[in-house]
Amino acid sequence: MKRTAYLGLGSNLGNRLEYLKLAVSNLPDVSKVSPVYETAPVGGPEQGSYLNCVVQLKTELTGRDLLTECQKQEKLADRIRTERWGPRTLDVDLLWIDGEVIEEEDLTVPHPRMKERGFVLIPLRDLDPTLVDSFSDSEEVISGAFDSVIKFGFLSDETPDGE
Ligand code: GSY
Repeated sequence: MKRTAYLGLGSNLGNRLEYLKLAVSNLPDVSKVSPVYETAPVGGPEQGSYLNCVVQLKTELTGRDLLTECQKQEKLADRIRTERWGPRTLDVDLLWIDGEVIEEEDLTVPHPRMKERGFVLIPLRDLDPTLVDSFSDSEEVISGAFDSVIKFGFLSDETPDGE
């Protein structure tokens, strides 16, 4: 059975928009893509701003399969793991799978920090406002996050209805 899953994508090195575009075009079962936001870096050393977006998948893949897909896209973007929280060509995080909780050493779903991050919540809310509204503490984060999360544009030339 197909379930809805959300992935968060971020890039702050090299041609950031191209890295996001490449990943979205290579990911399986993509059903919707949020607008792209330019966001201030959260955590880590001093580094450049990120471009972030969220994609929705309608998929039969398991959480483990999805983690493998995320890591595959990071490798394709020549990501080299240097310092933790440091700048990167591409980060792809598995955020959410409808009805699923996973707590394993290398995989936690829902993503443990997604509800605190404006750069996740704001694009996720574009795709699924009901989901974000269900996170009880998200409103405070969202209202404080707009300063550092600015709409940048869209990955494709087509814009969603009403934009
Ligand atoms: O966790 C994703 C990588 N990352 C980001 C990011 O994607 N966007 C922003 N704004 N800050 C971040 N810090 C880290 S680590």
